[in-house]
Amino acid sequence: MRIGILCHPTYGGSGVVASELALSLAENDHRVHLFSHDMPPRLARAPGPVEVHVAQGSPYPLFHSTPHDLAIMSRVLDLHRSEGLDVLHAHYALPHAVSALQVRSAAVEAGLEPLKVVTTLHGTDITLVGNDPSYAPLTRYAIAASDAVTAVSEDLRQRTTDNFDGVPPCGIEVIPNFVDLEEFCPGAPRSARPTAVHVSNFRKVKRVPWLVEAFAMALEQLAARGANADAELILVGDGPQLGEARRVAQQRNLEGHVKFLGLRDALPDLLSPADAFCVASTEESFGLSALEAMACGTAVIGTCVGGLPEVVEDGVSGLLSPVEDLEGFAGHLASVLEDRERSAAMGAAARERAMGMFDRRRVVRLYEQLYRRLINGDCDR
Ligand code: GMT
Repeated sequence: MRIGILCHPTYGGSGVVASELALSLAENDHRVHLFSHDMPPRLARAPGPVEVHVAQGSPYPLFHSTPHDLAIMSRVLDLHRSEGLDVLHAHYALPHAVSALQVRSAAVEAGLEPLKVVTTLHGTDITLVGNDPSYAPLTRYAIAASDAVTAVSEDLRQRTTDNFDGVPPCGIEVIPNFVDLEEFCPGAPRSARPTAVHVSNFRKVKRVPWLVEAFAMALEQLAARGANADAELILVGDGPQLGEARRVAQQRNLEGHVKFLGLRDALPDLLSPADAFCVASTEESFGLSALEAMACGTAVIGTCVGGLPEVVEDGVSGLLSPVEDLEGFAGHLASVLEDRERSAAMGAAARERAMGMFDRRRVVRLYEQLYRRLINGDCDR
């Protein structure tokens, strides 16, 4: 098949899913083009064979911001005219689904081959951005007009149908995120000190300062019961709440206990020695970074939000607590930092879970089947 993929060039989340999907499809002998306004980091370090198109708009005094999306649409249309595409797969509703639909219409008007539009919803494109009154009508259109829509969890599918009427002809299919089990695997021995790790873009929704506070409380609980409180929290990533997280670490005298690493590429090497991976988010449609940690054999300490319980089985591959329960979260963290045998057993269960449900090859096949159904006209309006 000839497949075009549109995505945000993000360090995590949808940018990673789109990049890994592009690589896997190319490995399965499809012709794959990926379009973005910058180089997605996961693709930058991959050797061929995906053709990456970085399309950036040119500044012009009438534009209040540079319209990269128009440049991406132009590039896709041009490629469709010269080489042809069967499927255009947009990751994140805005703006990519709208851009893909625009290209589909332009292709019809120009008498080019028809192409099918698949939109994958990732989370905040529905829960935060898409629900914002300034974008909701366009999000509704993007969902209803796509040839097929997928959501990364059942929770997200449900929220989408609750909030937006108008369903595409193929319905909304849940196709979960996936992980490369060979790249993300247990390897390194456990750290000498009990260790928790967190990876994110440090946006407000991730609550990293809250997590640092929970870690401080966990250390207090460990000290109070005479357990080893010489534990470490490793924070990977960068974003708006980095400064606030540092402030909490300083106020709680966590020097020597909290390490800020900034952006890092070698994630399996950081994830597999840890006793726990922490997710303190208020919203999480799936939790890809938690899945990557699980594949590395690391248990998850998280909040019971969105699609996270579909990924982490509470009490088996990790421990989940209600979103406002700071003490409960700290208690879970303290328990796995104290009982490293228990955390290792949960880590082993986490790896099993990743292998069963979220294996890259299994999930990529689901996308291929969906593309085929569309091309065969099974979902025609
Ligand atoms: O909202 C974000 O954090 C960005 C978004 C993305 O585009 O990276 O993340 C969402 O998509 C990921 C990939 O499907 C999911 O693993 C995340 O859970 C989801 N984030 C939220 O729902 C907050």
